[in-house]
Amino acid sequence: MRYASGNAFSFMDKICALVVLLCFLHISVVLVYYIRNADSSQTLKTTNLQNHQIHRKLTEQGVTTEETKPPSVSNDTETERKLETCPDNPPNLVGPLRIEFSDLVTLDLVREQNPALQPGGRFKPQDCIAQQKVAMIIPFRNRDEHLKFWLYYMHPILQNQQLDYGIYIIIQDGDDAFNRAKLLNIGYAEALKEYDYQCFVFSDVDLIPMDDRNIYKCFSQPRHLSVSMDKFGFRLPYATFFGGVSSLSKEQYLNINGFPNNYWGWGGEDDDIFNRISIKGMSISRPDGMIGRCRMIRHGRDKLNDPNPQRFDQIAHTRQTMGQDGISSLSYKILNVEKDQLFTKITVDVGKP
Ligand code: UDH
Ligand code: MN
Repeated sequence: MRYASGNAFSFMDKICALVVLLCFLHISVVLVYYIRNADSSQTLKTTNLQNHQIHRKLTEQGVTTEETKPPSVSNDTETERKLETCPDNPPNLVGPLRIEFSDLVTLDLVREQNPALQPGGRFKPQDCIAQQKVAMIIPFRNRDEHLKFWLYYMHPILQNQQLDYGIYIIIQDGDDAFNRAKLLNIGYAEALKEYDYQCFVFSDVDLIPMDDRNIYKCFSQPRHLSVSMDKFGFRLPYATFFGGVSSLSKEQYLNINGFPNNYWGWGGEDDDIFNRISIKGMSISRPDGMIGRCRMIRHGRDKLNDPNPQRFDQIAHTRQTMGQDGISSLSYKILNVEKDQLFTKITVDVGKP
């Protein structure tokens, strides 16, 4: 009897072991299949992504594949084809960009890489009508190394953003304290003499966006574009910060009487512009923190641009001063204009503090 039950147990043991083994086998097979599937769908995704990027490259170079060829219309030549307005989301945007300042960049290289530019750093898309005509205004003195990088990165980005744009470098002549906001006013006035711009982007020469979805155009409210700068740990340093890169439509700019002309030296002028905007009842529009990431080329403080000690007193009185001081009272002398494939450089005498 004991024997028999012992036998029965060992029989049951074997069955159990077999079942466990089968279960294990089943789980392994399922697992292997699962992993292989996940893997191949991943490969599929990457291949799609790569194809997409290559495809973008090809389209950029003017090569069209069957898939992207516009439907051919009979009796319709290339020149007769009616152009449509460019889309809200330009199709060639890449998203996050790698921005670094170690490569050697020369202006000749940038000229070579941007054959579609017209004198003055002018561009308009060929296959659609740009949504906006945008003047890019850069306040400048003695930052040639930074300007090379700015042009190197920005021209391809702005072209991918399908803007009708021109580049204006406004150079302060002489050795007086730097006056950023006045140079920006001069850029506005000079650009408008040349073309019917509706939108003005004001950019420091050392700031490059890290995502080309941060479109350098105007919005229904004045826009602050450089919202997460590496120099501030990719955060706004304070809620009302409006420095670095901003954009205002012609109407928005005129509504605030442009920018102040009497902030000499570093600081305060961006806060004054912020005050003007909020005094006029407008608000600030911003891209989201990821898309608005940007890099500033590291630099020390320039000679002749020490912090302006009067700035705190000045920004406390924007409401009283903005009516008289602005684009309505702007005066300056043009000393030189240089047209290049990559930019228009305008050297100006801005007067004295
Ligand atoms: N700018 C010039 N030349 C000058 C001064 C200013 O071109 O001599 C322009 C340029 O476009 C620059 C912008 O004005 O990007 C703003 O000036 P900035 O870059 O000096 O302003 P930022 O706030 O400077 O970056 C902070 C001082 C850095 C000190 C850091 C010490 N670690
Ligand atoms: Mn800077």
